[in-house]
Amino acid sequence: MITELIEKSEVADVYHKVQEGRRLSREDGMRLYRTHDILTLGHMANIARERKNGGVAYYIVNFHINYSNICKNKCRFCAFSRKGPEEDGAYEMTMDEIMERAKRVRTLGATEIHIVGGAHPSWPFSRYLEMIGKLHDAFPDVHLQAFTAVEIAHIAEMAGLSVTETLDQLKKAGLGSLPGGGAEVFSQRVRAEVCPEKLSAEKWLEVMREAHRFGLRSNATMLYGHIETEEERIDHMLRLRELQDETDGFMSFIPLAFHPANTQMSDKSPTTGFLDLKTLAIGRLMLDNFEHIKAFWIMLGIKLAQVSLWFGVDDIDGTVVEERITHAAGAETPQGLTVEELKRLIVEAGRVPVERDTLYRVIRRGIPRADHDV
Ligand code: V47
Ligand code: SF4
Repeated sequence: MITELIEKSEVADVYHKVQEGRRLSREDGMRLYRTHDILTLGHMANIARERKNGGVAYYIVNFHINYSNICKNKCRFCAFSRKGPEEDGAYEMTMDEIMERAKRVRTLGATEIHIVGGAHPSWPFSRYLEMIGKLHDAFPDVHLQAFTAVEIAHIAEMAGLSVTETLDQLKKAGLGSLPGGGAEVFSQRVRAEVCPEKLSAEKWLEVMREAHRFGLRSNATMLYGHIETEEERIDHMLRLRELQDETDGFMSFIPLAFHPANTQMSDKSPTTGFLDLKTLAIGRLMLDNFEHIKAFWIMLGIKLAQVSLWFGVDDIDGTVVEERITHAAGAETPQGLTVEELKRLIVEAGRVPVERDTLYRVIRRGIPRADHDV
């Protein structure tokens, strides 16, 4: 019965390609965006998802530290940033405040601290090194996923160092991996319009290439649902796929749904459930060399993140605890979820909840492992 319906679908030929494990083309991606047959699309994405990750859905016990919102860029889609310390709502955490927040490691049992801020116009390189070094010394077993490619390029520029040297020093201080932010949409047309001061697509990809070459793995994002076209979304995915063919350094792809409130683009409508599910599913299908597709529940909403577990997604991120970037732009999701809540969402969707660390190694709480107890 299902097969009959799929055979009648306008994307039946793409379905056959997916079944045969063949790589999808730009044109296939475009047709997937154009179809309204979201059930066939979801079914295809689910085939690809289960082939890679079976029935497992990953979550992580983590928390975010957004160390400062002062940023030299003024991306039109960003409600988080402030130009300077004098601007209303600007903040920058002292080292003591950062260390105080990091104590959550103990109460939560977190395995990851996710650290992101703006491109701060005056912080010296030593401040970032100190931040990573102190956190690593205090919590040596906790993975520090810190600084988007935008921050890395900016820190390098401030330090007068190459990206390679900057990454080298940060890695030696304890940096574990890079988050996937700052990619936005690679199209030059879109960047000129929404984030003209931000580093170019080429530079973002170059920082990631260097990080991967250096043994630092990373994620990759795409900010969608603003002024970009379907073609520009597919092009973004293809450029990520191309770099991944070269480095194999990306762990997950995370489509980020644009939140317009309090931004310079507040005239735009928030994304729809249809676009969100399509983008996750198409991401799963186009990025055949990415192991994981992540639904960041903070941006997607809890309910849709749960449903997305049947639309290509195998990871719903983590406990998070406190998030400022999306909440500044009107996100209505809570600041954090408990492990029990995350597990319930996954189990109710018929998936098997598995706690992972940042590098997707399985965490078994309370069960001694050969190397160490978690
Ligand atoms: O780079 C900014 C985006 C990113 C808005 O790697 C917005 O695991 C929506 O990258 N609406 C930062 N998005 C967050 C990020 C991230 C989040 C969770 C997990 C990971 C990971 C990475 O947030 C920015 C930008 O692309 N952003 N403003 C907004 N109004
Ligand atoms: Fe700055 Fe990042 Fe906001 Fe752009 S998205 S203004 S780089 S904090």
